[in-house]
Amino acid sequence: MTDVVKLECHDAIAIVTVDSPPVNALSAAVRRGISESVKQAIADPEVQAIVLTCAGRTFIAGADITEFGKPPQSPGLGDVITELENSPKPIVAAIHGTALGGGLEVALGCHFRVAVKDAKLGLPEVKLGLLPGAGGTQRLPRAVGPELAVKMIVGGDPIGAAVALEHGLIDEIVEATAAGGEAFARKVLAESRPLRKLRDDDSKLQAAKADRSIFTQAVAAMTKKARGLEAPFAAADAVAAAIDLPFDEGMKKERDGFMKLVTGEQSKAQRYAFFAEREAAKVSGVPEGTKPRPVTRVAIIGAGTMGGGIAMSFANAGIPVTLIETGEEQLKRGLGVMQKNYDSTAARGGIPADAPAKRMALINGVVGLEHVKDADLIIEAVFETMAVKKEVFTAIDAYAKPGAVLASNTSYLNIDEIAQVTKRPEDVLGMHFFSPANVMKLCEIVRADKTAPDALLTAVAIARKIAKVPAVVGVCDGFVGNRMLAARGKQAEQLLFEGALPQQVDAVVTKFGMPMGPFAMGDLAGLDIGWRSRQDRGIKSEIADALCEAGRFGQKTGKGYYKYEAGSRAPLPDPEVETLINDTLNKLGLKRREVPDEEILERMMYPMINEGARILEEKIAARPSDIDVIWLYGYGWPIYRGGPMFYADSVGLKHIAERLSYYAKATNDPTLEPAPLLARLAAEDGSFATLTQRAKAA
Ligand code: T1G
Repeated sequence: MTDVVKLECHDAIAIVTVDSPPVNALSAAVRRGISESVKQAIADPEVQAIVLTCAGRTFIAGADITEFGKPPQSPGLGDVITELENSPKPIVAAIHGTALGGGLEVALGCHFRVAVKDAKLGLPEVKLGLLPGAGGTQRLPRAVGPELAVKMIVGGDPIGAAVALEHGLIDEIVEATAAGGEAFARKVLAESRPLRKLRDDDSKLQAAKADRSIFTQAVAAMTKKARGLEAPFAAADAVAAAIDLPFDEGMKKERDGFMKLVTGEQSKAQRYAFFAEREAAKVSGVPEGTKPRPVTRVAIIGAGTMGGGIAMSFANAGIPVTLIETGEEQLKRGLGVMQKNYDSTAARGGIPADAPAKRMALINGVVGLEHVKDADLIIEAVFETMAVKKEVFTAIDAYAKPGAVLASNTSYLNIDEIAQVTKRPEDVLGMHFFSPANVMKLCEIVRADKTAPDALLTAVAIARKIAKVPAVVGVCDGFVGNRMLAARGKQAEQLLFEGALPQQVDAVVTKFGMPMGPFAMGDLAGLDIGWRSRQDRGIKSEIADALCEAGRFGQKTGKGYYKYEAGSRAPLPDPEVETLINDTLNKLGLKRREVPDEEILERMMYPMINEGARILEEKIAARPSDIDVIWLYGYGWPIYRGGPMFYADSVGLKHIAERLSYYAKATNDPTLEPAPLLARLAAEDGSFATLTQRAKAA
């Protein structure tokens, strides 16, 4: 036994309990403890059956991800699982919480599996850029059939206990794990059930051996959105090996696939992203012991696109929301849009058929700001001008109860200035959601000068509760994400004055892995917004201005940088735009040149990274990994590239600094000179990762 695995025997049943908080991950000590305890139970003549269960909040949630990339320690997980499977005495896995990855693979090595009704079982390795590396790709298809197995392994999402029972992944749903496991073990003994070793049971593979189309259709469906990723395809190949090859050969195929992925760049980035997301939720500069305020009632002001999306996020998490509008008409329209969204999601099977009604019932639409009075958290999502924000905050300051947190959804306005109109600046902060707010996971939590630590933790905690990914940022124009996006947008515009076309720039950015390029994004958001803002500030941008003067506002007018066919959002290159660009450059006496794709990529990415360095210098973000979390979850940065700061380290800061200096001179733009932090790290051959480590250690 070790201190993380306990063995107790009574009345002929051995109970092996893993107790290694927080999630019973399969560290070397846990693997050793399971192996030793099972060996001891097998050798004990008193023991007739064994139950493997876990203490704490969950069954084993996987291999210990922190061990990857380090020298392997014995016993290997595969060996431990083989010991379980070869046990001459029946072994029952008793599951609660989330049996994930290596945890489910351990359970698959047992002869029987029982679970409590709210347990979840899955193989999410693909989300870490891996595939199940301890027999999951070979045993799961034998347990549930290749079609469900490929959905679980390539999709990475868990299934519930009821579905698991229906498909034969578990044998019974029990009230409690240890007792339920023990009772099931006694049943196995009483009925003299044969030991069921999945490696010897090909019965559920026969249908796919006879007709491959079921499997190939499932693979096609699950890899449709896997553009640029390696793991989903490798995982599908490993599952195919379960159909085509004998077990041991299939295991070798799995092992080879796993080793290739675990040593590759993509998995390194995806494992980094996993921990970065969790690190971002740990707020630095908050006194030890600070607790979030309790939030049971939430009020949202504004039922427009953002307010409606935010309300849906709370309803999706089962939290009741008071949704406030200025008039019945606006309220009715907003509620109608949400109903339509839910109905269309349910129609395509994204949520259960009864979910729309249940979730809409949680959204109480009312008129009048006085309805904020019982709320613990108030989020305004009204028109994006400082005047309107100040008017709303003045009003809610009067109505809201003491201790309520007052949050603005503004995407760039100064929260300090908004807080000043209230008598409670310590309760004011920003919760910047990203459109569509019911889909995008990022929430930038804007910490204003006077925001109280417990108010800040309240926003972070509630963001996680509604399945958002929070990242704390400071007050500046655009906070973190939009500020870096603006740096990229400036270069994108500049490239058009030098000879590149919108479709060339966008193609480079989408080939890199972003979902959309800067010009297609502009057409989506509407070019008129920037145009009006420039006019207010007396700023010219001749090409963008010419487009707007020609009525080309983007998708909303059927043409912008691209043209759009009726009913389609697909951006089509438009020769008229090339003509407009040529005419504008001629007027300015500028000559176009061939701009290489490599230069475009550098000028899209490096200025953003430079802005990220400035953001760190100004302490607008606490860690480089927080900046990466913002881009991964707010802008669709490809997960297999880790985020802009992780990507910068992979390119090398020295190279980036040199290229920025070059472009600063080549385009006569001093803002492209490397930020002091970037220059310093480049000079000492350092990386942003070292900054994240230092922040963590501090
Ligand atoms: N290894 C190490 N640490 C882990 C971990 C893991 N597998 N899972 C979670 N943690 C840490 C996490 O960093 C955090 O630490 C704390 O536990 C609580 O996590 C061979 C190769 C289980 C659903 O991918 O999905 O098995 O911040 O904040 O929201 O084939 O954690 O407190 O210091 O996320 O309640 C496969 C990953 C691994 C599951 C719980 N398994 N974990 O969610 O808590 S690869 C996974 C999760 C593998 C085999 C392969 C979630 C959770 P800290 P949390 P949560």
